[in-house]
Amino acid sequence: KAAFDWQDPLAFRNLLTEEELAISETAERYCQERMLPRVLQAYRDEHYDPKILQEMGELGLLGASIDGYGCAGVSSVAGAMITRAVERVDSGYRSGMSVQSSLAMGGIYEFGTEEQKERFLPEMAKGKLLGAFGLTEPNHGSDPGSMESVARPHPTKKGYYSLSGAKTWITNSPIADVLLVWAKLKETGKIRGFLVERKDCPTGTLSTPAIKDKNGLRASITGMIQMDDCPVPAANMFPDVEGLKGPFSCLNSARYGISMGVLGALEDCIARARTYALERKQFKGNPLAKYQLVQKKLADAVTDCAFGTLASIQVGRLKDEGKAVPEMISMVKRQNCDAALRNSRVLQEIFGGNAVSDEYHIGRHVANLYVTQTYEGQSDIHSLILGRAITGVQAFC
Ligand code: TGC
Ligand code: FAD
Repeated sequence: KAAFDWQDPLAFRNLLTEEELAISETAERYCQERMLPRVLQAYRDEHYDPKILQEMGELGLLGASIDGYGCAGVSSVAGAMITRAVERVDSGYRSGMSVQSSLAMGGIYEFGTEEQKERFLPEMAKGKLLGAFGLTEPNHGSDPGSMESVARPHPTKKGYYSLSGAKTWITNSPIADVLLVWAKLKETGKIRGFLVERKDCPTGTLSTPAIKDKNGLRASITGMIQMDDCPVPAANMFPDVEGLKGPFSCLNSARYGISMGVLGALEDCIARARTYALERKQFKGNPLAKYQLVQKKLADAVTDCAFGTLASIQVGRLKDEGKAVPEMISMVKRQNCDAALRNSRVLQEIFGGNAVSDEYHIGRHVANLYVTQTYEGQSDIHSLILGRAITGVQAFC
């Protein structure tokens, strides 16, 4: 007999294959048993342990949607279920993984030469070689097309480019071995992708200082990429892709992953708020859960989470059939990030003063979800991408 399941009210699990369910369970078990116990201290100390990526690599959870090169080759929906499980613990842990899997490995897989793929992907899949993705600059965030980073033919080293410029707010940059940097080729003015290997950069040409004292995403590591005539072999440039199509193609996968990931964070907020509302008593010994205003907060959050999940699954299926367009991804990224942030802020109220203690976890999710609404295209930017597609009129500038 069918029954209402508040944890899966529209039965999204019925839409998953056996393999997707198994991957989801493996990721869920790892995240709850190994990640959750360390997140509170990591967040307090603003510390990211790179061993997490190695542990995920051992379970085949990195670059999981990539076919070959030591990667699992699973469906987009399975990949999204991994992000959901990780983000149920913390958006920062999901960030570290998304950058490794979708942005760095995904970029190399989509645009790299065969030699680049063989050289980087297997070690990155194991989490032994760490990646970062440098698009945003201090003066150019929403508008990366105006970037100032530049690549010139190296004046003394034949077969090398010389990269100069600065990237900021770059997840994983302080710990990355290989940094996928987008810069304009001096000769053409066109944006190109370069794989900058830290070990090969002479002293003083590359630095990646951490950005400290963040208000959110404290369990991930974020930094700058500062390049001062940094020599990069021409063989480390992506050969064929030029223009914003390169970085934005990588962003399609990462934005899709976020659309499902943030619902993991929202699920955690719902479960914690429900438990708290059932246990906490106010006014004549009644649990908070008895009050209609509290029930509405839970009903809104559970509904948005269920609707968002179905929409993300549909976009994932279309993506694997080659029928997804970037606007669909903008739609689910924007909608689910906004819904997760809005609902988590409302659910936080159920905890009253206790929400201020980090041991209740909800404040950490709220702070993190602000960031997810901002990076990979702030929600208003996605509104403009959708508005352009709806009206045919561009409203960015
Ligand atoms: P626009 O004229 O729209 O496009 C320029 C060229 O790019 C192509 N393109 C895409 N290609 C593939 N996928 C997409 N999603 C694409 N979007 C655009 C487009 O077809 C065109 O190609 P071509 O061949 O005609 O030249 O460019 P615009 O300069 O007007 O762009 C405007 C806008 C606002 C859409 C864009 O700049 C934008 O999306 N801004 C947001 C910036 C952003 O998302 N940054 C993300 C940085 S990375 C990050 O945040 C990682 S956080 C990781 C973590 O920790 O999880
Ligand atoms: P701005 O572009 O200055 O925008 C500020 C506000 O103005 C936003 O609300 C925006 O929506 C609005 N706005 C801008 N233009 C318009 C317009 N035309 N019309 C209406 N409103 C507009 N980047 C990377 O490249 N790699 C990473 O790994 C990475 N990781 C990150 C990790 C963290 C923790 C954070 C906080 C950011 C990260 N980013 C990364 C950067 C992120 O992508 C940018 O912060 C984001 O794209 C917004 O750019 P901005 O911060 O410069 O804001």
